[in-house]
Amino acid sequence: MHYDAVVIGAGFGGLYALKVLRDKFNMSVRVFEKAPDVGGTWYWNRYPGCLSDIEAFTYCYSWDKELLQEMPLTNRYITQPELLAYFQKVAKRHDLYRNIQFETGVQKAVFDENTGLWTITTDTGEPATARYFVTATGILSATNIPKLNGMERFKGEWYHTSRWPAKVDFTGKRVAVIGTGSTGVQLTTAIAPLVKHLAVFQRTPQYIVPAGNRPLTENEVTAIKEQYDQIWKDARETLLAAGFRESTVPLSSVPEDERDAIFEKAWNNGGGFRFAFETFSDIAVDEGANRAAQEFIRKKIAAIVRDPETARALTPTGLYAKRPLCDSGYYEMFNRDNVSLVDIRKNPIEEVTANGIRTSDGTEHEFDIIVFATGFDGVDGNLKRMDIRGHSKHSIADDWRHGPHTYLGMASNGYPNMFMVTGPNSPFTNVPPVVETQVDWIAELIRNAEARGARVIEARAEAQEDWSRTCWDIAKATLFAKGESWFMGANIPGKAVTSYFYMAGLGPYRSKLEEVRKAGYAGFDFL
Ligand code: FAD
Ligand code: NA7
Repeated sequence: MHYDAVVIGAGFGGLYALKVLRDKFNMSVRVFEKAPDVGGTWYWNRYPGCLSDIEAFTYCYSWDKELLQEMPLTNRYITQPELLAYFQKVAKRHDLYRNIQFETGVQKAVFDENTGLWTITTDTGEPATARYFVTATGILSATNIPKLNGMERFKGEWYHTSRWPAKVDFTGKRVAVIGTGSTGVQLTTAIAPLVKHLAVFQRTPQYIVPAGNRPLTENEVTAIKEQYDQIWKDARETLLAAGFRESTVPLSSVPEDERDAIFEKAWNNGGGFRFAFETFSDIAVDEGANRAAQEFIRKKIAAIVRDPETARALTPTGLYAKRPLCDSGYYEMFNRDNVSLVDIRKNPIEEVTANGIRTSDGTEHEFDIIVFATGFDGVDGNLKRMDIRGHSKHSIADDWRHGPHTYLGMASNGYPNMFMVTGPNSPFTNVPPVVETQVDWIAELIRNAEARGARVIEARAEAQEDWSRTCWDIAKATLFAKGESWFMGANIPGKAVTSYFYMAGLGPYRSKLEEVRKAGYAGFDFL
C-alpha cells in the first residue's frame, strides 16, 4: 500500500503526528505500532507504582482544549493506568484507531533515490511505501536487559519493567529488583509491603527527594482548568515546560544560613525537577551549588535510614547530575524488616543460578522473581534497532556508531523526508510539549516544501554538524555531561558517550525553530 506518510509508534508522538498529518494536512497516514494498543511508554510500563513524575496538569496534550477540561486530575501525579485510559480516550475521540496497525514492528525502511519514496517493511508482511517517514519511537522505549551469566538456568519468573505482563503476583514471594533508577525506586516502594522479602540490587546510589504526591483539592483543579491557556503559554517559554518557572537565583547569592530553608521547603513540597530547578538556578551547572544540594540530601538519608550500614550504602557521593528522581517513601522502605539492600558495587553479580543470584562474595541470594529495572538504550535505541537506510548504503546504526547526528532533533542529513519526533538532540524537558512543538513544525515544513513544489526535504550536513556541536557544547557546560546516565549514553556498554539532548530548554529551542522558519527553513535543501 502507498501512503503520504508512515508513522512509527502510537504514544504521545505518533498519535499527535497522525492527528495533524491526517486531519490538518489531509494526508493518508498509516501508523505501525508493535504494541497491541495505544499509549507507547504507558502501554508497556505496567509495573506496580508506575507513574509520571512530571505533575499531571502538564503531562498531557494541550491541543484539545475540551479534553484538557476532562483531564483526570485526581492526584498531583498521574498513574500508568490513568495514562493508558487517557490515550485510549484520545484515540477514540479523534478516531485514530482506524489508521493504526498494531502488533506490527517496523524492521526496515529504505529510501529510493529514483522515486523519492520510502519503502517500509514490517514483521507482518506486505511492505508499505510513503513519501514521508516519521519516527515517534520514544526516548525510553528500547529495553536494556543486561546479559547475566546463567540467566537461562533460573527456575523462577523474571521480567523487565518495560515489558510487564498483565499481572504479576508478588504476595509472599522472595523478589530481587536490579536497578535503582526512577523505575526501580517506584517499583520497590510499591511492592515492599506485599512481598515476603525484597532485595534491592544497587550499583550506584542515587539522590532522591520526595515526590509529594497527594490528592489535588477541588479548588486546585478548578484553578488549573481555568488557567490552562496561561499554563501552556508559560510552559512553552520556560526551560523544562513542567508547570513551574525555574529559579533565576544562584545559590551563592543567598546567605549560607538561608539555603537549607529553601531546600527544606522544596523537600516538603516534593518533586524531583522542582528540587533541582525551582530552588536555585545553578545546581545543574555549578559544582558548589550542586554540592550544597548533595549535602542536603545526604543529611536526609542519614536521618531517615536507621541501619547505619544500609544508610552508608544508599548514600551517593558523586554529582547530583542525572535525571532528578523523586519517590514515595523509598529511603523509609529500607527500615522494613523484609527489605534489604545488596550493594553490587561492592559485591558484583557473578551469576544467576537455578534458585537466585550469586554475588562475588559467594552468597547465593534465593528468589522466586527477578525484576530488571535496568532502563533503556535511550533516545536513539529504537532507531538503531531498525535497518533504516537513506542515501548511503549504510544503516543509521552504522552512520551513528560514534553518536547520533540530527538537525534540530528532527531530521538527519542523508535521510531525506525522514522526520523524527523527539529524535536525538531534541530538548530535554517534559516530553508532551516537545512532541507538540516538533510535530507542528514538521507538518509546516512539509507544507512549505509542497508549496515550493519540492519532492524531497533534506537537512544539510553543515547545519546538522552545527546543531550537534551546539548541543554538545551546551551539555558540556552543564554537570549532566559528567553524570554517567542514560541521557549521555553512558548506561549502555559500548554506546557513544555524547550529547543526546539539547539541554538549553524548550523556550530557547522554540525560538531557534522560529528563527529557522523565518529564514526560509535555513539548513534544509528542497529538491
Ligand atoms: P513512546 O511512548 O515511547 O512510544 C514509542 C512507541 O513506538 C512504542 O509504543 C513502541 O512500541 C513503538 N515502536 C518503537 N519501535 C518500533 C518499531 N520498530 N516498530 C513498531 N513500533 C515501534 N517523560 C516525561 O516527560 N515525564 C515523565 O514523568 C516521564 N516518566 C516516564 C516514566 C517511565 C517509566 C518511562 C519509561 C518514561 C517516562 N517518560 C517521562 C518518558 C516518556 O517516554 C515520554 O514522556 C513519552 O511518553 C514518550 O512518548 P513517545 O510517543 O515519544 O514515545
Ligand atoms: P535508569 O535511570 O537508566 O536506571 C537503571 C538502573 O539499572 C540504574 O540503577 C543502573 O545502575 C541499573 N543497571 C543498569 N544496568 C545494570 C547492570 N548491568 N547491572 C546492575 N545494575 C544495572 O532507568 P529507569 O528505567 O529507572 O529510568 C529511566 C527513565 O524512565 C527515568 O529517567 C525517567 O525518565 C523514567 P547505574 O546507575 O547505571 O549504576
